[in-house]
Amino acid sequence: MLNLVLFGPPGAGKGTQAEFLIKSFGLIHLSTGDLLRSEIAEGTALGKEAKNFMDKGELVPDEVVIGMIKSKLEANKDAKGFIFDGFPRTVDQAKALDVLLNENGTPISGMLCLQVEKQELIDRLLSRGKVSGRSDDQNQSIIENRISVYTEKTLPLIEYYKPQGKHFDINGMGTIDEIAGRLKEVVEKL
Ligand code: B4P
Repeated sequence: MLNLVLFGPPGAGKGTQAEFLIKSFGLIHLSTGDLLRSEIAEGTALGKEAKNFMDKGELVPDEVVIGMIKSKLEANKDAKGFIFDGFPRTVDQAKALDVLLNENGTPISGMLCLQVEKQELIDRLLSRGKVSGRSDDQNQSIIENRISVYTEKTLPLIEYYKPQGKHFDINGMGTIDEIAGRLKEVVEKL
């Protein structure tokens, strides 16, 4: 079983590259951002709670996202593997994911860390904001807050996966195809 964590700051191309990895390796895509946005679109209580955090560029509480991932893992017991996109985002989320995966004896295979310069992240998200309608992509100060939250709460996860030999840096600058090629090279060796 191949379980990949697709990691990187907001705008690094996680969602974009996940599409390519699903096709190449037959994995199930679990994006906590997409799951939360569909809860918001359906107007659920969970969605209403999450929207307050997402609109400000803050993280949604750990127990909310961990609960969503747990139910998706239970619903896909026959999967060949998963791509976790935008999850885990805190060390507590990573520990909870390990507990859930170890119940099935299928640990994380690798954490793929996309590296992109800050100005490029801001440019990508502002340009998506013009067409997507995503409230968290509309305004530079919210985008900068998301990048700060990433640096403070999410970046330390590298030190969680590194001692396990599971952390791989990938240059996330360049064309989508170039980056996909770099990812494929790393994943084929896992
Ligand atoms: P996410 O949906 O995960 O959004 P994101 O980190 O901003 O990045 P995303 O994956 O969408 O963008 P991508 O890099 O693919 O999270 C949104 C919010 O949900 C969070 O702020 C948080 O509030 C909440 N949340 C989600 N997960 C959570 C968790 N685990 N815990 C707590 N809260 C959580 O791409 C960005 C743009 O760049 C795209 O428009 C794409 O077309 C473009 N792009 C990609 N690659 C490119 C390239 N090579 N060149 C040019 N443009 C490129």
